[in-house]
Amino acid sequence: MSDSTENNFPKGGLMHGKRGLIMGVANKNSIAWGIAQQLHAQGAELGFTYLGEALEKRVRPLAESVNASIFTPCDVADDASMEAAFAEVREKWGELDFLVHSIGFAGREGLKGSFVENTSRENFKMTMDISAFSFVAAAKLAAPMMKPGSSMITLTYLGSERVIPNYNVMGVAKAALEACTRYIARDLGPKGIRVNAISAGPMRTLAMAGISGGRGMLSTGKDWSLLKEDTSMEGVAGSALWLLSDLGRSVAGEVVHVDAGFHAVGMPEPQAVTE
Ligand code: NAD
Ligand code: 0WE
Repeated sequence: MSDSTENNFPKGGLMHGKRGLIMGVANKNSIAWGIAQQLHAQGAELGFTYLGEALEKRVRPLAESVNASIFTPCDVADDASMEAAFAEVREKWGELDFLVHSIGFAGREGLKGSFVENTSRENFKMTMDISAFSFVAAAKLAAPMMKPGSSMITLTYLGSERVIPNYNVMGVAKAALEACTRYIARDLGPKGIRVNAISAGPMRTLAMAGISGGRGMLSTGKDWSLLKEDTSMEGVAGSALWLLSDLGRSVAGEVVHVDAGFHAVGMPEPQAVTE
C-alpha cells in the first residue's frame, strides 16, 4: 500500500532503540540532565558518567529515575578513568548510538578581571585539557562502537567567538572545542557519524553559580536577545534531540546557537527617547 504520507520521516519515539552515554550531569540543573530527560522521553536507553564520589549521591537518583543501565565515574583529566568508563560501555552495550559531552572547567582565578594578568600557564593547560581535549578523547573511545547514523554533541558558549567579560580562558577553550568539533566531524563523517556543538545562552546551572556578574548577564541576555527571554532548558534539549536523532541527518560540523537569538544582535534596541 502506498499513499502520499509514505516516507522515511520518523514517527515519534525519536530515540527508540538508541543507546547513548551522557557525560556531565552534576545535579538536576545540569544541561546534560535536561538533555537526558528529553532523550528518555523519546525512548532512548541512557548511561551516565559522573565526575566523582562527591557527585555520586546527587546523580545516582537522577540516573535511576530514567532507568539508566550504565552509571560509572569518569574524570576526563585522567586517561585511565576515561578508558575504564568506555570499557564498561563496551562490555555492557558493545554498541553506542550517541554521546553527549557537557563538561567544562577552568580554575576560578582565570574567570575574572584581566585575561592577560589572570591566565596562568597551569590554568590555561588544565582548562584546555578538561574543556576541549576531553571531547577528542571521548570521540576516540566512542567512535569504534558507533555505526553509521550515530551522533555526538558537545556544549559551547558564545564567549568562543566574542569577548564576554570574565569568561576569559574558558572562551579560548570553547574556541578550541568548536574547532575540535569540526576536525572530529571530518574524521568520523566518512563513517556516518555526525558531530556537532550546541552554543547555549546563559543558564542557571552549577557552572554559573558564583560567577562575577552572573545575574546581570542573565538580564542583559534577556534585554538584548531577539526573543526577549532567557534561554530555556527545553530549547537546548530540543536541539540536542534534533541533532542526536535521525532528524539531524545531513547536519555535521555545525555549531548551533540556542540562545534566544542573542548571538545575532550587534546593538540593543534604542531606548524610547524621553524629552
Ligand atoms: P554543570 O556544572 O552542571 O556541568 C558541568 C559538568 O562538568 C559537571 O557535571 C562537572 O562534574 C563536569 N566536569 C568538570 N570537570 C570534570 C572532569 N575533570 N571530568 C569529568 N567531568 C567534569 O554546568 P552546565 O552549565 O550544565 O555545563 C555543561 C556544559 O555546558 C559546559 O561545557 C558548559 O561550558 C556549557 N555551557 C553552559 C552554559 C551556562 O550558562 N550554564 C552556557 C553554554 C554552555
Ligand atoms: O561555560 C560556562 C561556565 C564554565 C565554568 C564555570 C566555573 C565556575 C566554577 C568553568 N569553570 C568554572 N570553574 C569554577 O571554579 N558558562 C557558559 C557559564 C558562564 O560562565 C561565565 C559566564 C557564563 C555565561 C563566566 C564568566 C562570564 C560569563
